[in-house]
Amino acid sequence: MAKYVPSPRDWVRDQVELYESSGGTKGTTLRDTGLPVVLMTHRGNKTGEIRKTPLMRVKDGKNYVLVGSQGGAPTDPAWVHNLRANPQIELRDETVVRSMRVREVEDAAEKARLWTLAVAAYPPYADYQTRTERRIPVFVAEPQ
Ligand code: F42
Repeated sequence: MAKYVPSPRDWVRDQVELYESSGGTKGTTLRDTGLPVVLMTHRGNKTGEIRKTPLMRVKDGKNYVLVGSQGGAPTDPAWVHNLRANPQIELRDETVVRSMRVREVEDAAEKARLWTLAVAAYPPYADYQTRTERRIPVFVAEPQ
C-alpha cells in the first residue's frame, strides 16, 4: 500500500503536520503573512507514494487555482509532474476535505484571468514570475 512520504523541507513538513493534526484549525496560513493555505494530497508519479503539499489558497468560485511557483525557482516543483501524470487529488481547505480533479490551464485567456486571481490572493506570485524564465504552471482543481 502507498505510504505518506513527508516533504524533505522542514518548514513544509511541519506545516503539513500542524494543519492535519489540528483538523485544519492551526497552521492554515503562510508564516507571518497571515494568508490562507490549502493542503493538497497527491501521488508521486514515479514512486507512487502519497505526497502532501501546502499551497496558497486561490479560489475561483467552487474551484481552486494551484500555482506551481516554488518561489520563482528555475524548475517546476515535483508536484507539477505528479499532477500531470495523475490528476486525482484531495484538497483540504481548513476543516473541509474534498476529492478533486485537476487540469493544467493551457488557454492563454483563461490563464491570464486565473493569474490575476492568483496575484490578488498572493501578490508575491507576480514577483516570482519575473524571477524565472519558465512560465509558471497553473492548474484548476474542480470538486467531484
Ligand atoms: N509552492 C508553490 O509552488 N506554490 C505555492 O503557492 C506554495 C505555497 C506554500 C504555502 C505554504 C507552504 O508551507 C509551502 C508552500 N509552497 C508553495 C511550497 C510547496 O509546499 C512545495 O514545497 C514546493 O512547491 C516544492 O514542491 P516539490 O514537490 O518540488 O517538493 C520537493 C521539496 C519534494 O517534496 N521533493 C521530493 C523529494 O523527495 O525530493 C519528491 C517529491 C515527489 O513528488 N516525487 C515524485 C514521486 O514520484 O514521488 C517524482 C516527481 C518527478 O520529478 O517526476
